[in-house]
Amino acid sequence: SRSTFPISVLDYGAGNILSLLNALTSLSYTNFKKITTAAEIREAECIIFPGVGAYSSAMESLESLEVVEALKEYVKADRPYFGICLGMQTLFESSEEGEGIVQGLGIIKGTVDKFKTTTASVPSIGWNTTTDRKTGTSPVPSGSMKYFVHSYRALPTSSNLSWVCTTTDYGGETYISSVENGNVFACQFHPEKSGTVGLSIIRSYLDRIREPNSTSSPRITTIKSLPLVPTSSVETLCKRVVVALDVRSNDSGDLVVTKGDQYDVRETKDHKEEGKAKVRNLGKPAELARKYAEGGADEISFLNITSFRSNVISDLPLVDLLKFCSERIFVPLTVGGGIRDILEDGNVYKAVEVADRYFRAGADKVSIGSDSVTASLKLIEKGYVKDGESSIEQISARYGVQAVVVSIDPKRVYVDEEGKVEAEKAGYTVRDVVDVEGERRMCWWQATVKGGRETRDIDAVKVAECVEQLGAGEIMLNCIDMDGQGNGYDLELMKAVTEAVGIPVIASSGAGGGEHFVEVFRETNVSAALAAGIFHRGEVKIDEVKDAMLAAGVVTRK
Ligand code: 1PR
Repeated sequence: SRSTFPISVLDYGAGNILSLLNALTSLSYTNFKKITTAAEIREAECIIFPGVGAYSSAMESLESLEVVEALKEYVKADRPYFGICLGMQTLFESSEEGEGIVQGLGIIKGTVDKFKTTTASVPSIGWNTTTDRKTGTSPVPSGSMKYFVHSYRALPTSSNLSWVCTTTDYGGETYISSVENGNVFACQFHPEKSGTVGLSIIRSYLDRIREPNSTSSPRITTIKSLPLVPTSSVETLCKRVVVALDVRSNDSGDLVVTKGDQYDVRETKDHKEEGKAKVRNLGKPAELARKYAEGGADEISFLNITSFRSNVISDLPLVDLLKFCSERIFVPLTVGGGIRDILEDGNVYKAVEVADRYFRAGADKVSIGSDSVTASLKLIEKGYVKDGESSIEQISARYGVQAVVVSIDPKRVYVDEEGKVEAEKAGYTVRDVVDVEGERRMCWWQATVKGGRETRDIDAVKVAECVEQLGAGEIMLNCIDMDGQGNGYDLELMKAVTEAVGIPVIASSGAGGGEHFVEVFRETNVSAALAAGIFHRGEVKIDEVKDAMLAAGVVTRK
């Protein structure tokens, strides 16, 4: 039965394997154990290798565990192997990810190199489709959307075509998104994060291995002769719809989802007196998160919005919340708030240690707000020389750039002609915008820290450029003026930042309905758009947003 079938999960220490274990549990494959030694590989009946992070550090870890040869022999002997992301990439001969060329296991011909695109964001993050390269039964359902996050890819060539199960198009390239040969299957996408489709891929592979004779359909036989270049110039990577849950304790100490107007989360309408207003309570975080995942959210972000306070370590309310959610929700989860070096009760905690706690609880990415502004100012002060100390550098070095999101919380600063000259002299990007009264004016976007409580002498565009250099993989771009207003995103801000960086940008703040998602995707190059208030108040459903996007020809997952 499923519950007794033994599964060995190769755990080389870096990646977040919790999501995979949660996925296996939800499929009733509960007889799994983590393995790390060559002896355990030789004895295994079925290995899953869920690699996350950098190729070079993964190979280094495999080498230091002295498992490289055992793993090669295991795969070459056609024993059951299911690789995910790096678990697929390491099957190839080498990668350019790292210093120089890093040798892989060399089972499949080809190298794993960085996307060559100049038009699309790298890393490629989000839901994309796959094209079948073989006929017969494959664990990968045709045409379905799966979740990808990677900067490196292997290309199909005549020498590896016998392995290629599916390909995917991105940035003008067609790359290998899954490989298959006998009992060996591996994929670039993350089935453990691809919702019900992803779970069905894991289940169908394991079911076949467990009961090889139970499927009546023939195994993959023929290789389709399809072109090895994109069949159309239209990108198939979906524009993501992200839901943010701003989480904090309310006045009675319960963890609630709240939502601000321009970051003010208290009900000032009812309680004018400062200090007496109640925190708005829009529901229980775990219930809402589940509802959104089932309702089609492509990603969910939890933000601890009171993290500027002390006691970050002794009071990590989101750790338990994440554990609970990651056992039940199989889409990417981001967590933010309080990720920085912390001095508490006489102990120093590095930002990466704080992040560790979240990754161990099931987070896929962490989001860094205030500390990324501080890090940007420091980078500029040091003449753009990195010292490896910032939270962004610490965390991306261990978990990879794709695991580090930077949340920018800027405020508009309106200027006249004279002010514009001053602002540009200071290096700020000034654009024409429409203000809340509908007047055309000029402004720049000043970075803030502590949830907008303090400003800093740097603008959002510069922060974006600096954090990209420091190793952020994605930017969540808020705008305090727009937050909670329902008037649409700050399009000029989105344009200014997407023009300045090559990493994906998530538009945030101001969505009032599906039309605003359509607008921001049509008029700017953002990769995702996030909303909070409209979903929490039940005004708009995720489905409705996606219908509006589809009707407007924006690629989305439905
Ligand atoms: O600075 O690293 O400790 O992180 C703190 C995090 O908490 C930052 O990501 C910051 O954006 C967030 N935060 C802090 N205070 C608030 C607040 O609202 N008082 N929330 C806050 C920011 C922004 C979005 C919001 C969108 C969409 N939330 O998550 O959900 O603006 O809202 P809308 O669709 O309703 O317009 P650190």
